Amino acid sequence: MPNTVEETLDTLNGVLKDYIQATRDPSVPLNEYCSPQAMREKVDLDLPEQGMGEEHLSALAKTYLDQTVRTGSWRYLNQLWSGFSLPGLVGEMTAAASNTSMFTYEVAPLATLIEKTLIQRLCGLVGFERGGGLFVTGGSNANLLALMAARFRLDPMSMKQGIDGRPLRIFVSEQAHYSFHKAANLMGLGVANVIAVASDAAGRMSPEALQRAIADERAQGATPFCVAATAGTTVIGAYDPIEAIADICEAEDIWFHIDAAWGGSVLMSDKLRTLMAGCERADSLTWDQHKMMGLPLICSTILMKDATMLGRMNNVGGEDYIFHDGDAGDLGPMSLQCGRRVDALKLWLAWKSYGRAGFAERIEKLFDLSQYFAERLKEHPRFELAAPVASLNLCFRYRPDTGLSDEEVDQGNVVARKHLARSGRALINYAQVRNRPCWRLILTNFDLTEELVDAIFDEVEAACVQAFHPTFQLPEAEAAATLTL
Ligand code: ABU
Repeated sequence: MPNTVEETLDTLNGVLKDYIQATRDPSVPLNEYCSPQAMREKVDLDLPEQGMGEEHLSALAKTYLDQTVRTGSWRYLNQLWSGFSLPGLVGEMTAAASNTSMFTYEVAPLATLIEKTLIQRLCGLVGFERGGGLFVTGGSNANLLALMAARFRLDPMSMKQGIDGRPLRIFVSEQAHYSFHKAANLMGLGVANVIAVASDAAGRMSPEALQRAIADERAQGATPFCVAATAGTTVIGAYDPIEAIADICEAEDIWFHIDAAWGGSVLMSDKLRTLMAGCERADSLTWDQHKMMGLPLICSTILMKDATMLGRMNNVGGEDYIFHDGDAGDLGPMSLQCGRRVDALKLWLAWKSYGRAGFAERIEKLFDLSQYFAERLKEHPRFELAAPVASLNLCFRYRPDTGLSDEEVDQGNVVARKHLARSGRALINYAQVRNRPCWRLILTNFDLTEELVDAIFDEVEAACVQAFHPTFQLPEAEAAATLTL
């Protein structure tokens, strides 16, 4: 059967349309869970010696979509990202159709200017008036670049000569994301040199504990070179006290980074940006737009107060074959990557569509809904909050009125969470708060309404009531994997 690009696009259009419609239909479940073994039986994963031709592309795409978790659905509450974005889809498709790389202006002319425009605007919102930055592969990569910048500031020769054996220390909250450990490993610093600073009951880094930790490390002959605060911790959603940490970094002459991968988007809202008061005092800041701004993965940025820093610390050559145009404004020399996707396009399209005000309105609505959900939990006699609600993270437990021990309560909640997950009715993560598991529910889908939030509450409650019933049992295969707390 003859096949053309046009025919494939026409068929694919129908496949995608059906998928997106179903994903946004409130009554459609997330997915039907399928074990890896069952999936291998269901889908032909073999890589053939002779290809089958391009006629099957739309059918194969449908096979793939049929087995996805519908992360665009209101039922997907598992991660710090959720939802369907039309500008995001258009941006992704257009970027793939044009297939360029962000390394030179010559091959990515408008894309380079779009990226620079967005970076300047994001820097402006942070308060980095002469700042610069880059779209990166995610928050982990952004945090790595921040640590590299901090080390470069301490010792610019480290870029050419490597590290000189001095024990360098990074200070993060005990609630910080593990990407700092990954970065320390990758940079040859060692994960043991990431110092976890105590946090308060609300999950915020304690400035007093930070001050003490820095003094202790200096007393032992180590060199503190970076403090990373978190704006929106991964589990609880807490915002570290930025002004107090900035004071310490200034007094101690230490690079100040803010990991705002999750919480940075509050800078779009005049009402919510106070959560990050003082962020302009940082040297660098990570901000993922694929989280609270609803763009598809990956849309992530590293922003630096000194616009020249990324170029200086990453520029290792390449003029011999690719960066021919000197100061033409190529972004490649600033990046850890050579080939780099045009992730800026989808954010540009979304910003054109909604404006800053439209983003602010959406994000503010999510904060209101989170407070609404928290109130429902507080009013309910069987639910308890495991942490205060500072942003869109809701950490809580169900405690039945039957005199169960803490361990039994913990186990019951993890079982209830899996029971709900396997039903396809809602996917909600669980996490450890102060060494005890709890539900970690994230309300970051722009389609959410009070009615849907009520429906989520009802789903969670029903799953808990069922799972705590004395006769309830998960299927055997699931139970074995569930009960590791
Ligand atoms: N990059 C952190 C993502 C974690 C989460 O979505 O839960």
